[in-house]
Amino acid sequence: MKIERIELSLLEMSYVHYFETSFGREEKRTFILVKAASGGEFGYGEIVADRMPLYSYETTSTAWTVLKEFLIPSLFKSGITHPQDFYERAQVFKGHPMAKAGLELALWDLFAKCIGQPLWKVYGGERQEIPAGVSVGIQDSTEELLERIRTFLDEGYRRVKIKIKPGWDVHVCEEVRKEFPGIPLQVDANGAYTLKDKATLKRLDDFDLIMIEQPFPPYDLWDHSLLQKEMKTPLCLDESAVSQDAVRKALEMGSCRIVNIKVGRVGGIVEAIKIHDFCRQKNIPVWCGGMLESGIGRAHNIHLATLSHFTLPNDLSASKRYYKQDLIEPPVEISKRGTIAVPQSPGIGVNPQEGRVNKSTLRHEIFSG
Ligand code: OSB
Ligand code: MG
Repeated sequence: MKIERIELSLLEMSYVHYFETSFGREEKRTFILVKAASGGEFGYGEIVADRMPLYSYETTSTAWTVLKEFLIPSLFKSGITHPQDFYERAQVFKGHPMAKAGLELALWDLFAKCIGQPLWKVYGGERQEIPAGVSVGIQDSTEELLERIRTFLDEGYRRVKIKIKPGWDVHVCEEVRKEFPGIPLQVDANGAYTLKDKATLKRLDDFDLIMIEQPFPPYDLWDHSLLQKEMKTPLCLDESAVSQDAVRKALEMGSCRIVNIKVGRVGGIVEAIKIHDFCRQKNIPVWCGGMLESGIGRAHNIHLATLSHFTLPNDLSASKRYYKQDLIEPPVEISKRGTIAVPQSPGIGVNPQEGRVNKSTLRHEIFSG
C-alpha cells in the first residue's frame, strides 16, 4: 500500500446540547481528521484528543505536532503493506495514543477500501446490529436530566449512562431510579473521586447499576481494587484501561469487572482488538466507549463493536444526538429496537461530505511521501 499523501484538518463543531462531565462543560468539540490517499482511494480517521488536556494529557496541538514530526515521517520513510505495520513501527514512540490511533484508523479505512471490504469483515466482526446507548451529561437540574432521559428513551435508546461528580451522584441516581425503575442504567465519574469518598460511592450499590465507570483518576489501579472489594456493583475502567497490559494488571489486581474499549485511548485498532480478545479469554465483558466523535470516528467505532465479545450496550448514539449536521452521509440512526445498523460498503462504509468538512475546518496541512 503506497501512501501518497496524508492530510490533517483541525475542525470545530458545535454540539446540539452542551456536554458536561466532572471535568467541565463543553459547547463544542475541536478535533483532527486524518485523510490518507493511495491509488485514487481515500481513508479517513479521527483523532479524539480535545483542545484541552482534560480527559487525558493529549490535546489537538500535541497530536498535530507528534503526527507532523514523527508519525507521518515514519510512515513515509518505510512504507507499509498493512495497518499492523504502522502499529508496530509507532510503538517506538512513547505515549500519544490518540495521535497514533487517528492515523491507524485512516490506514485501516484505506486498506479496507483497497481490498473492497467493509471494515467489520476485515476485523472479523460478527454482529450486524449494534446495541446503542446514550451518555447523558450533568445538567443544570435533575428535572432537566429526567426530561432528557425521557426523550432518549422515546427515541429507542436501550441503556442510559449518566455522568456523576461529587455533589451530583446519590440523589441524582435516586431521582432517576424513582422515575425510571427498570431501565438499564450506569454511571461515569471520569475519575472525580478518591478513596475518601468511599462511603458515598458505596451508596451507589442501592441503585441496581450495570456498572460504575472510572470512579478514581487514570493512574490509580490500586485504589480501584480496594473499592471493588467493598462494592457489589461492577467497576468499569475507562481512562485507566490504556493497553492490553494495563488491563491484565487491572484484572489481576481486581480493579474492575468490566472494561470500556476506546480506540483513541488505547492507541488504535490493533491494541483495541488485543484488549477485546484478552477480555474474551478472561470472560470479562467489554463495550465500546465514545468521545463524542463525528460520524467518521463513530463509523469506525461501529465496525469495532461488531466483534463478538462487545456484549454490553455501547456509547454509540445517533448523529443527531451530537451535531445538527454530521460530516457523513448517511447519518448514523437508531432503530426502534435501539440498535445501529452496520455499514456494508467498503471501509467505514459511510461517505464523508468534503463540503461540510471544509466549512468546519480551522487549519489544514498536506504531507507528501
Ligand atoms: O468518559 O466516556 C467518557 C465523552 C467525552 C469524553 C469522555 C467520555 C465521553 C462520553 C460520551 O461519555 C460518549 C459518546 O460519545 O456518546
Ligand atoms: Mg468514561
